Amino acid sequence: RIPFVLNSPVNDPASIASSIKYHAEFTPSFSPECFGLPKAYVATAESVRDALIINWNATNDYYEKTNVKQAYYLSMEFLQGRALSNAVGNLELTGAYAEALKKLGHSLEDVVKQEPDAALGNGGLGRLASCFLDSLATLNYPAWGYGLRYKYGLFQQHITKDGQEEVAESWLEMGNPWEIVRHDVSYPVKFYGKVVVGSDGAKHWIGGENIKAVAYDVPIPGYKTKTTINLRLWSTKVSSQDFDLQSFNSGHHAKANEAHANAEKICYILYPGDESLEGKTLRLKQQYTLCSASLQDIIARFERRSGKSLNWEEFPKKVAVQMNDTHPTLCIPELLRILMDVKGLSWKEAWNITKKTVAYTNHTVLPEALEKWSLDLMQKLLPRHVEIIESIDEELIQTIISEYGTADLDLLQKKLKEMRILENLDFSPSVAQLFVKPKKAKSKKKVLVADVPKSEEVESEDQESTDEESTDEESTDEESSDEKPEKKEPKSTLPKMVRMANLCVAAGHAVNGVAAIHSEIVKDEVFNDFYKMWPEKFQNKTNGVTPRRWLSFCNPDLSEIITKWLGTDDWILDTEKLGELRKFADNEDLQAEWRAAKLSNKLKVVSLIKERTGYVVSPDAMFDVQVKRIHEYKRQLLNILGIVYRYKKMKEMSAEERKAKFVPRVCIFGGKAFATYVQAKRIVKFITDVAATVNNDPEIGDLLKVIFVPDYNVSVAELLIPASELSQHISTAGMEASGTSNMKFSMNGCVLIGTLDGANVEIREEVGEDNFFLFGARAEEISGLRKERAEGKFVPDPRFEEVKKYVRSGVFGSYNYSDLIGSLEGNEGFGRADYFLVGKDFPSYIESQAEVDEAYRDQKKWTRMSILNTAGSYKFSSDRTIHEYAKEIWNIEPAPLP
Ligand code: DL6
Repeated sequence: RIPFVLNSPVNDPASIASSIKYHAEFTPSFSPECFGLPKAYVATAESVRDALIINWNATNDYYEKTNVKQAYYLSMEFLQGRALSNAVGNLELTGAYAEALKKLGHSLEDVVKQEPDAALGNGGLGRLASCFLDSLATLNYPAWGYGLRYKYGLFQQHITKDGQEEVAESWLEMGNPWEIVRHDVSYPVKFYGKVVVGSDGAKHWIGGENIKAVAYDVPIPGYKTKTTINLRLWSTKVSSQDFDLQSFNSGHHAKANEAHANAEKICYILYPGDESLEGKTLRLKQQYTLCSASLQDIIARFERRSGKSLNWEEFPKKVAVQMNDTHPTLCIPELLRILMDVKGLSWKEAWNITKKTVAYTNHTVLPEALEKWSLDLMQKLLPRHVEIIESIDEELIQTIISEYGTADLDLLQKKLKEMRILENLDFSPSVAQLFVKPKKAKSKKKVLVADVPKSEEVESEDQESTDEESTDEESTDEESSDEKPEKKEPKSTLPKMVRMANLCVAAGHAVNGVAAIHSEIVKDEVFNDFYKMWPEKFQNKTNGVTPRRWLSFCNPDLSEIITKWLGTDDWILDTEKLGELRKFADNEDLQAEWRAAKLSNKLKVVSLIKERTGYVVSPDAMFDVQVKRIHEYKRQLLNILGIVYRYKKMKEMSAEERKAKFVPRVCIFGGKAFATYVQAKRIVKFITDVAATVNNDPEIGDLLKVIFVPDYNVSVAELLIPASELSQHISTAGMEASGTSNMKFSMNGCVLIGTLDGANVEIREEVGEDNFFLFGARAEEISGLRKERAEGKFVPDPRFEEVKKYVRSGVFGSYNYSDLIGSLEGNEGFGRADYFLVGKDFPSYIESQAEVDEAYRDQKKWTRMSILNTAGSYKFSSDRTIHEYAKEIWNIEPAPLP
């Protein structure tokens, strides 16, 4: 490299203004006539990017030179949000940039708002990945993120009279000053084709469809450090030669572009609909592209840095790969494939290296979210990987056999059936052999075949002696008397699937959950069999959020107060210091300042609500917020039914009674429903219908307002969270892996109402029981309650019956919501009767909400609770989480630039 040395640093307002002017002049994306806000944003971003590139290069040079061990975080999602305010904040240049822009006729605040959110994520999983990048850079850990550069992100949410409508997100339309395309960093990615054995005996995957993954680098600056790490996003294309000129010239224009279109669509959107085969294929292509390009890149770097002393055994000493949930699972067979087929290692060598390199984080206990892929589809798309997965499955089978032994064949068969990577597949002959009964005179042998449905299972050994009836599958005495497996095995008719989570657990050297309670569920339920076999693999890593973006930058008023009272801003790097706020929790001066900061944040949200929904809300009302993906288990339905109940009670009272009983509230919702998740979309529609009725009811006025903020994203969260006073984390206990917005709210002095679920449990421990509104059934009660429900033993509370009847009466429009309310009752056709136990928790929820009203009336008490939430949030910094991953999973050390 030819290093560039900057003559003088650009860090004072005058030199910053000159750098912005330079970029405004030479930025080709805008016409020269005026220096409007869009152009000011791009020029400012490019000026900041210069600083980032200098630090990025220095960081990378240092890692090249020292050849440190690096961690790689592979994730289908990175929910980055806006970069400008974060970058100037981390570089400690916010003031200088504000002043420079003022000189040029703009405010930094207005310029920042020009930036569209980089919304390459769906929810908590993606935002966690972005928080981790911030902490990694801040703590000087050598690490990179790898993801995909989706042209249209997830989607933009519009709210219409019919509920949610999805529109393509056009975040790249005006260009993206934060990315640097690396035309020289691209890798071939193959799909389909076939596997052949070469003359050397090596496997070769040939033919098929070939595309190119091109690297786009996004520099990630740390706070108060020069370390600037990389988020490498892949974009897909084919080379120009693949444009079919003949077809084009003969008028078949679409055909001419087919190869291009096929390649490009891989990176169009995050989570394309996967109901159709085309949709499934596209998703699998996305996952493989991420894994293949990233692994090729990681391996190339390892080889380059190793130079002449290349030794593949060193690979796990230089590389740690973290799979963010199961989406990047294919990096396991891909690493094996490259090591064996390209680098010539043996299976044993490659398998040992892979096991020491990869680790897996589980983010969900929902069985429907544990990914499985059709073996057929995978076989077509990735034939070599299926062979490799079969070998890993065989390794796993052998481990299970040695763990359980062959004394109890029923037990062994059950375990194999549950734990195998390949679901509904017959055993290889050598394993099937195990289940062949020794030949006994006049007895009938049965072959036990794993993964056949119960009704098809053949009898176990202890039933054998009593069974005299012959079936097609059974052997007869006339057949050979040796102990070979039967010829006529019953074949499973169930679809053959690849269980990605089982593959991750089998190959990963570490498996972690994301909150203490979740990690226990992972060990005791989700992967209990694996836990018993490999207890040493299982860990907990409670999530965290970056206190830079989620307190210091998004809530400058409160941050200033914290810094003033603590006498230092060290808390931004060391959140433990926030604990010292406890001693001032009752101080009236601090309380007054604390409330003033909250009010100023609420005023910003009043404007946001007016701008986005047209509704006018009072800043004096309590801001009660539930923002997260819309999902039945997160129970937005419980919240809105609570609001409906409150509204009904208000309507039954006189104006005076209402005022005496209820604290004025603005109930704010936000979040996207997955495009094909019908029930979640009904919930959105229901909330907006309730809002339309309540908000236009003159009798109610400011006593109750219901708001659905459309297109909830990181930037909206940065406004809402600092303004919130109560926030709702009310999932059915045991179903929310962790939650991370609960941490952000608590950090910003918002009091939580919630169940004992996910990280709520730890938050409540840290902030104190008195500063958390707890309600609802506990995780260990849930299965019993569901059973009770299924047996028709559940007796609903009359208040729950009352609220459902009220909804059905048509107060919120002519539509009676039978599909929503019905799901809470287990009517015919609605499947699982109130699976998420809304009815069960409803009474304790509304009672807890009444306690909230009472507590809020006493503003001194409430402010104390608020301060104690911030004070108790030290544990929930992602810096703490990242230190734990670095030490206990990745085995990497900080490498600050000298
Ligand atoms: O760990 C990050 C985040 C948790 O905080 C949420 O509780 C959990 O729901 C979310 N999980 C997913 C699962 N996606 N998949 N697969 O988004 O992870």
